[in-house]
Amino acid sequence: HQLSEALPGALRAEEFTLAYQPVVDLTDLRLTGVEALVRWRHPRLGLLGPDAFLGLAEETGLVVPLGRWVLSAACRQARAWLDRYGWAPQVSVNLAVREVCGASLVDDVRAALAGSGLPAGLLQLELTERALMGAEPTAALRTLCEDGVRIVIDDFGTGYSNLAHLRHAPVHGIKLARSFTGSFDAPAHPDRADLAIVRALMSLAHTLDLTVTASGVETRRQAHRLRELGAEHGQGWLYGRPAEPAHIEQLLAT
Ligand code: G
Ligand code: G
Ligand code: MN
Ligand code: NA
Repeated sequence: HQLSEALPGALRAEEFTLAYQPVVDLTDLRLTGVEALVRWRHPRLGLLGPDAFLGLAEETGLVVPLGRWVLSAACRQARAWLDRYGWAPQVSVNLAVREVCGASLVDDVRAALAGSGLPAGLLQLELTERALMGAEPTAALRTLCEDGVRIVIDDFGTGYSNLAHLRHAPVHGIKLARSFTGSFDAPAHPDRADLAIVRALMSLAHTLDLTVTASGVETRRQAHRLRELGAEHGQGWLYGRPAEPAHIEQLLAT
């Protein structure tokens, strides 16, 4: 596959870039975080989203060095914001299963923090339920957790949810998958099944002292209902699409 052959060169040529999507506190709409989302500035094909190349990067193993670049670029960006504005939102980085289960996770995260000078508490790692399944990732995650890094489960409820893992995993929060929150925009009431699932997940999360971020929030009706049900944070087009750092800087300056 041509794209997959071009990946290593693209990494060397620094053709990857990060977009940042705002995460807000649902009670006062304050910016509390940004999620870093990787893009590839392909010289011929233009700007490619993760769907176009992350699968290939996983298959070829390139996702590990790519992830290392994402971690360090996101930490450097957050550190630059901290220096320039006196504060910075927490920066979230998505980890592929291969990164979470790889032997270099702790070293890679520590190198990104040390290289940028970003306080560990300003970095959040997003991983999927699938990545939590093995025993070794839990040990690495525990170490990072002790370093002060925050860890959340992305797209919660859509994977092979092994709820027993939540008891022991070093996890601070969950992100509710967009697939559950879509029908929360319906004028009359949300889909009964979606509502039941979201209620159950919120109740589970809060009983275990996990914070809940609702993703895919596109309208105020959705935001209102999700906040009423107990979501602390929101992310979605209502608050901003993934955007260039300059766009986030407008929010930081105010
Ligand atoms: O917003 P966007 O279309 O870019 O994101 C699509 C998917 O790609 C999301 O599910 C997100 O978790 C994933 N993703 C985005 N950036 C990264 C990254 O740097 N590393 C990994 N592993 N996944 C990412
Ligand atoms: O799985 P993860 O949450 O990391 O995925 C991010 C993906 O969701 C990206 O493709 C991003 O562009 C998309 N996204 C972010 N906010 C919204 C939203 O409010 N609505 C929709 N439909 N997609 C969104
Ligand atoms: Mn994510
Ligand atoms: Na998201």
